[in-house]
Amino acid sequence: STAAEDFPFYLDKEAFKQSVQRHLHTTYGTVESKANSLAWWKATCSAINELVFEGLTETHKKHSGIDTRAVHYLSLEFLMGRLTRNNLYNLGIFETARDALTELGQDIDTLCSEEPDMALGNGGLGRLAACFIDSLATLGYPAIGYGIHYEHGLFRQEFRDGHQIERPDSWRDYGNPWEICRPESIQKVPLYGYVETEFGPNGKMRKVWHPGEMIRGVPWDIPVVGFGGHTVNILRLWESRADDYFDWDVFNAGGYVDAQAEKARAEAISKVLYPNDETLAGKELRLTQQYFFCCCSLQDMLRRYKRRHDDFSHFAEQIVIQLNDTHPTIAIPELMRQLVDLEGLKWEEAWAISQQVFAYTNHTLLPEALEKWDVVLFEHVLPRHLEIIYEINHRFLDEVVAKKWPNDDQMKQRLSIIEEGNPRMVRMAYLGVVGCFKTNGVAYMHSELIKKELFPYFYELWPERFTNVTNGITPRRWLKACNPRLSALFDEAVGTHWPTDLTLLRQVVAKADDPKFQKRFMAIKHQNKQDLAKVILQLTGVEVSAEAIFDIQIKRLHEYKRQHLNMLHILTLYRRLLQDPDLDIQPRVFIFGAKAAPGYKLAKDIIFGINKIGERINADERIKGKIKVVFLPNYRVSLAEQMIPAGDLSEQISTAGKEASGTGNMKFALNGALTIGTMDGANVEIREEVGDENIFIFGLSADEVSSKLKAGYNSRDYYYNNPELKAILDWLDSDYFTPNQPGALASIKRSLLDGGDPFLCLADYESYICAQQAVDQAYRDKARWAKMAIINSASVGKFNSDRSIQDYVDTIWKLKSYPAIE
Ligand code: 26Y
Repeated sequence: STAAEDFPFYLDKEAFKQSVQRHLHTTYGTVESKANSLAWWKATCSAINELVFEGLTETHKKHSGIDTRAVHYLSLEFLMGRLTRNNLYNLGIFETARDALTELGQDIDTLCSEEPDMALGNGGLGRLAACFIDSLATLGYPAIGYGIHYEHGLFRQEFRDGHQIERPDSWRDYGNPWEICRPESIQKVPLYGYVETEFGPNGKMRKVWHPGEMIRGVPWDIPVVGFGGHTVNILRLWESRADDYFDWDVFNAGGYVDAQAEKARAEAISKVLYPNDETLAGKELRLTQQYFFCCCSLQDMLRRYKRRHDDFSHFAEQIVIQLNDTHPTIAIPELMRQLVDLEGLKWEEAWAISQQVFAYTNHTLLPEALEKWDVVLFEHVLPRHLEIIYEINHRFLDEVVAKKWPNDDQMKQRLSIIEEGNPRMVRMAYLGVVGCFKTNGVAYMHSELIKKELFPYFYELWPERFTNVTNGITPRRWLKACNPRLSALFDEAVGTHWPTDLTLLRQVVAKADDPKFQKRFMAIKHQNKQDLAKVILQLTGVEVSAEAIFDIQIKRLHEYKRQHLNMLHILTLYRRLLQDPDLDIQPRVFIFGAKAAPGYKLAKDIIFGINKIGERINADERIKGKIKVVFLPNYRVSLAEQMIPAGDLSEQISTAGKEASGTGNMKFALNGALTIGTMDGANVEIREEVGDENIFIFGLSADEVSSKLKAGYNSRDYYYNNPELKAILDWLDSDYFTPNQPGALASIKRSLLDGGDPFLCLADYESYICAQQAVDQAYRDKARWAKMAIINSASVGKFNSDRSIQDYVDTIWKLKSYPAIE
């Protein structure tokens, strides 16, 4: 581990012990003989917080003292997971704390697992935000994350007879030791109502919004401890409350009960995270959530800025705002409203500022994920913002589009922020591109597709606005903390500085052929697999062998991610084994983790299908346990931390051109799993780093996918031309996997045939099966596999999220680093 002297907060074991005991007594009012693990965990957090809060204060002093430029990361999702272990490692006191707790008769792993995951996000986009704020603090950049303090994070998933059931997630039921309420920074948020044109005393026209409702936003701060403890930034999450002013109005009118209803309506805004990813529902409450937190966050920024400045001439020097997808794009018209309507700036001045402040990250090319809002709904919730958007659009079309393409109405229609049609819609992605000085994609290939396919005309207009920042993951959580065995091996091999300079691991490539190193590396993988096998047994009752290939697909369930293609491979192997029980294949355990959006019928059917196929296969003695299939319930960050270190094979099999980047692919490679994947998203860059001979690439390229679709793809051709494929698909019509429920899996087959197979599973099937055979072959040669695994682990330093952040700083944010504590 990193040397104690590298960390500013050296704390000895005795001091930590005493601190935990003191908090157990004086903060939680209990005693050693009565305290359960939950109480011990909380007391431990309080002991940790003594250091965290000191770092927080120091960082605050430093950054406000020198009035620095800061990035404000706006995101509807921050998928933080658990913080205890992370904070201990980042402060450099993990071992100290572990030993202190041992002496107190407590096991640190048990205590850490008392912490509920902070599941305030759906998947990749939310986890990326969490990795980014870790890196920002690690690199000492002035930064703040802004989001929503959801009372309920992403639902808890249970299986009943193989079906997904959603249960509420209550992460703060018993109090959360990390959050600090800041009532001194409460903001007010207007909603609904109407806009009037008024004339001021000077005869100047101005717009006045008379809101129909006022909501309060209460900030909760979560300290974000950078690795090394030199900087502690904050994540500020807004909770909605009823405004007392309005309560009193209704109350005085005799409406005590009505006042309670108002209160419930107001509090509904931050009640629950929408569980959809990649498909928007167009719900009013979602738009309200977006506006609510953007409005609070901007007021917070303006208030802080105005403490030190009496005009807005330095605003764009001090503040840069990154929009995590289009979800917070409403911040653009909201800043215009605050500057023009409330601060009295001229439109042109305000727009010039606004254009220098915002930048937008796009995370998807899927049309169903691109946010659009019905103009009528928009006007109802945010009447003034609709006017502002019309004005932005009007000026853009007249001054920019008409200049570049004179007398071209078609071009105006194409680029308009308002989509004509019935109903008319506000295109939030267009608002993002028009209102931001940079738009970036999240992997090289994705950024190219943004320019060529998604925004070709905007690219023609403003080529300099488009850029790429390839995603990354924090090596602190995704290697050091989750895989202590491999971390220790790397400490020994390259020293202890790799958690901040992950490219140091390249030196390990030189050891990839060394049989002794291979043995140690694979022994660690084996131990991690045994650990996961225990978890699998506990969660599913299925016994699996650590000798088998651990073939893992973990990510949200979506057709484009093609969990059902993986399923077709499983069915193929199973059928071959039934035909020839002596078939020589390497034993495999297929491991899944995935949540489906509650309204996504086919995604839920695929979960059910994999569960049922697994039940049948796992119970079939004829195949002698050569393959097993397990679907771990309630996939989440803390489960990923147990699964990823144990992976042999990482399934990254999206239809080429659909996965913007992927970040699970990076986590697996870093932990020594080999990737089987398409030429999609960051897979392309992983292949570049690890070399073509150390990755299993298959399937159509993005170009081939689009030409195939244009030429008229017919999945039936593949069905009729491949008898094996036909046989396994026809299996789904029977009751073989669902006794007494014939056809219970038929919807999956239907989507691939009648449904037209929009994600080309059948077109890629043969190539996928071939690649899987190559995996099987490679695994037989232990030395070869070990070498490949080591090379993967050692070669993916590029995907450190510190590098991503440095790219953002260099190309977009232009920040200076100010570590607060030397
Ligand atoms: C509009 C709403 C329904 C919505 C909500 C969440 C739409 C999309 C999302 C989430 C998208 C998401 O997680 N995208 C993923 O972002 C990762 C980080 O950039 C990428 O690695 C991954 O490829 C992409 O699917």
